[in-house]
Amino acid sequence: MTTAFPQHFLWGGAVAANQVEGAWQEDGKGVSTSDLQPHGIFGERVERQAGDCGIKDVAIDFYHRYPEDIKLFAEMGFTVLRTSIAWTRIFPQGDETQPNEAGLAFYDRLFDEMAKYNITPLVTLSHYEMPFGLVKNHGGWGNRKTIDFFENYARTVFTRYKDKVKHWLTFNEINMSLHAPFTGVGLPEESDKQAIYQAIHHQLVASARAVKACHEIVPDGKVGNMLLGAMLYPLTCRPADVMESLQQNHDWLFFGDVQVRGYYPGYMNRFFKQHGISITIEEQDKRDLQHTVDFISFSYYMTGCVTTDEELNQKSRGNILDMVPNPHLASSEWGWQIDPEGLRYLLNVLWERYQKPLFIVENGLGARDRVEADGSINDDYRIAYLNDHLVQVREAIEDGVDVWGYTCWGPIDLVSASKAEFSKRYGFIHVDRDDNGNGTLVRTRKKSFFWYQQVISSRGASL
Ligand code: BGP
Repeated sequence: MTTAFPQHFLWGGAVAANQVEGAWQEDGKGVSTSDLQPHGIFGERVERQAGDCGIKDVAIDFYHRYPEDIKLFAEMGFTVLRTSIAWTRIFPQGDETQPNEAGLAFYDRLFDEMAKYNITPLVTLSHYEMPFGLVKNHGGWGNRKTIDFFENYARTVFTRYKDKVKHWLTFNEINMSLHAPFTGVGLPEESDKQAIYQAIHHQLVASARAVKACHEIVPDGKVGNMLLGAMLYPLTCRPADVMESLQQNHDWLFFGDVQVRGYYPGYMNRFFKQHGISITIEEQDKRDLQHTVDFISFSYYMTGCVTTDEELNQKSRGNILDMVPNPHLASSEWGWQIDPEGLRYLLNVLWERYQKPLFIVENGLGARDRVEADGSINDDYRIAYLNDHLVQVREAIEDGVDVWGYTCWGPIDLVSASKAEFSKRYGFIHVDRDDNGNGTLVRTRKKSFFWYQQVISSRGASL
């Protein structure tokens, strides 16, 4: 099939503040939870001292080099760039009443730079980080007061950037709060389900309050949620496995159900009862939750399987979830199973479930790249992965699914979230930096750079 993507389809890439910016203590920035996890979102938490050299302290130095990087994105033809605001640049401790002007000014410069090239910003309010001050002094999302602090932050940035940013996301991969509690909700990793679901409830209310604030402050703005979209297939066609996959998919669809429909789905009552969980939901919370998102965004890297058969139930750690490997799929070097058709399937499932526009805001292949003697990087494996996935996006559009756009993950090499290393690369643009923090930080175009440039200029006809 050679049909092009729709004219209005947005093409680009996605990064996150803590994985690219560096400058972790510059211009008044406070310490974020991410700064305390130099070994990634599953890694141990450490106390940081000024002058420590964790890999994210400099990252790819986007804080200072963003003009060069945005120019390269523009050269590829990006019409959208997803990034996040580091909450700690705006409210260093999280509970201040007045924002940090130097932090606000940085994102003004960044959005102005994008505007020069007509690149639409898609901005995440919280991408795997929150001010550590809120954790230390208030108990993170375990405390309902954090909802107010977050709302104040959201209102501050909506007001400041309302003429520059029209597309917003609340929490990155909000369903990750279940699997990495410190990263997601600022709770100790060993917290029990009761504490985690109460904190998640606060986060869901905060997300809804941000939606309400965005609609008030940016009347022509759109605000979406962001899910880690990893479908779980039944490993066998035994009815028990089919039912198991329905129930385990509820673990993550629950977040979307609340954010899109505005209330807790019935299956959660049963789940809470079964696990002895009783969460406090105030009457005002129920009203707040009714402020539902305008669109749904998600990341897509893999699918997995589930089964109730104990012998077959040999799980291995995927992106974040423990999944039974699918015998019909190959895996990346990090064990993430590659399933382009699964993306078409997921797009159809979400469209049928919600009937709201969808935005694929992360997708990509983490791989080790080899720099040839002449400096070139021939990343045909990355091209193949992205090509196969985009073909399936086009299929889904043909199926009638409303897809707004596609921002592949890490268009420029960046620090991995799960491993906090550099050798797992996603970029079209290579950055000279290694796992020990050595390297010139010089940017180089990979083979995939020119491939993506052609995909965008042909609106997908070259796939
Ligand atoms: C998603 C996160 C991103 C990103 C990506 C790739 O879960 O939202 O922040 O890092 O996964 O993961 P990794 O960096 O671990 O390869």
